[in-house]
Amino acid sequence: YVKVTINDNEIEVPREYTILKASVEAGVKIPTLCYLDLHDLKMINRTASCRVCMVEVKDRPNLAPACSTPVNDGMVIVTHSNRAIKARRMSVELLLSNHPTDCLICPRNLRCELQALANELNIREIDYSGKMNEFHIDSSSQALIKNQNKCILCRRCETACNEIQTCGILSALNRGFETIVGPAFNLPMVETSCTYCGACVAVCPTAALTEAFHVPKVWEALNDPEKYVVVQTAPAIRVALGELFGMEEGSIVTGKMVSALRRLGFDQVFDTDFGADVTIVEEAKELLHRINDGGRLPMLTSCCPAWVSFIEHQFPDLVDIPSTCKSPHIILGTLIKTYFAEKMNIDPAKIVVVSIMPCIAKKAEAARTELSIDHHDNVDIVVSTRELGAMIKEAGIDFNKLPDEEFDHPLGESTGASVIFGTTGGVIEAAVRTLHEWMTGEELKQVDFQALRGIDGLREAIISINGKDLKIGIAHGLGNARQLLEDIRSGKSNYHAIEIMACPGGCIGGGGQPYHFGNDKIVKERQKAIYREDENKNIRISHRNPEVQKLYQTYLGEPYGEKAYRLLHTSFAP
Ligand code: HC0
Ligand code: SF4
Repeated sequence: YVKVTINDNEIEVPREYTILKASVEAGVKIPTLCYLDLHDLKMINRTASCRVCMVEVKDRPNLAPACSTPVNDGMVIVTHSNRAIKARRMSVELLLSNHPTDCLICPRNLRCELQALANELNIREIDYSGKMNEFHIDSSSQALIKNQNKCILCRRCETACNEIQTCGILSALNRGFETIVGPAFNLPMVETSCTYCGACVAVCPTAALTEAFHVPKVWEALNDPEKYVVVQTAPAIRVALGELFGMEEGSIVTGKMVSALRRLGFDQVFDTDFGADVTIVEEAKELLHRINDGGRLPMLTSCCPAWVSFIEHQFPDLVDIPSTCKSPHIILGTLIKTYFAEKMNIDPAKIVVVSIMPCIAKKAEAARTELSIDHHDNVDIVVSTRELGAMIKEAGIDFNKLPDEEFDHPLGESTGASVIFGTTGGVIEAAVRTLHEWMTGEELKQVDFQALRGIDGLREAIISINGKDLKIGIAHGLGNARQLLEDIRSGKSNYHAIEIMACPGGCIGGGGQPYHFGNDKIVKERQKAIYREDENKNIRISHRNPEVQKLYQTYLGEPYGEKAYRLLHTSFAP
């Protein structure tokens, strides 16, 4: 420990602290902009590039950036001297002098960290008249928009992409006034190996990186009398959507979400969780086949599209190891346009399937042509949790006052196993629940597999079923996934199955969720809520879902059989 004095207040803090951390302890708020502490991910963006956190340190001629300056014993710090405040304001004014002022129509209006800071510092005039950059806006991908004009060079995206996700897409290019952050040769994003994981979008403080905004397409479909519009919601939405309406983190809003969707005018409100239950039936069968028939092991889960894109780009020699199952929302989209359309006698060409996803990569996944069946896209439009929140507000719906309503039948029926898909460890736990019953032929009494739960980026567990040890690996965050893949490549891996999710925390931590990156507490509250929702379900094992059983009996035939394979499986290409 060392003693430091912050604004006349002496405190003791650990030796390795920075001035910024010490000031938090002293109850003093130093404004920051580029700084981002992702504690649980062991990542700190501390480029000290924005110069907003400048403070005075006694006996030092120059101001010091609080985020990157370590404390030492006897240090005397003044955080809000006239000189520090002036320097801080000047840094922000310089940023603003080269920043578009179209806040009113900006995607981050009222949710922009630069805007909030300008307000906090009471900036009412900009003393510097800067030249404005006019960079081309990159909307080449289905998933994200890159508007370099709004970039403040904080480099958070670079850190997230390179250090957490190890994708290496974004880095600083050019020099001086021409500096930008982008892919090598400033290629359009669609021509890069970007996985669309959205980690960069999640950490961007401004609108330099945002999701592609597809709300207008949904309104258009809803207002077209010729269209039959079906919506489905991912497991992770129900534990995060409430945050956009001022509710506490970890609030479960399943019933209100369903009400809101009905009021928005969707013809059917279905649950991606039904698709997840079907995924488990298929994936668990596939794993049993691989184990019993000497197939390729480990089997990797394949429901996370950013992860699938990562393996295709970065480990093309390993594309035969993921399960061939399509992801739950694509499976549900397929079933809506085949099984449900036939049942209801609706022309699938008239059906529009909208997926509400916590994820940006799902937008690009839905556009993959190899997933279509009989020339129909399975999913037509994907909007994020944030976009759904925007629609509810635009429609004037008072979310907090909505009654709780139930999903529609039959594709709204789901089990607790499918709810936990939304958190890291959940997909594999759901698979283990089903495998356990299949391998023992007995009812599973204890459905909670605590050994598979947690928030550490890399985990493993051995689950014994009928005397057979199943060795399971779990990774979330693509950097962690890379480690497991390198072990597989070098023959060091001895797992039977591995679950991988691209986003830290799993889908609850997705790039399309209410902004949360850098706040581990929020992801943990959402995770607790997911497990609570699972406990609240009457049926908690996927193959016990009665509507899933009916689907196989009346339509698909055998799980992992010919028809199921044709409709519900795909292949991956380098
Ligand atoms: Fe997920 Fe999914 S669980 S990827 O994390 O598998 O996005 O929530 O919808 O499809 O079910 C996301 C979340 C899903 C899918 C499901 C899977
Ligand atoms: Fe990197 Fe993911 Fe952003 Fe693509 S979406 S640039 S892979 S962080």
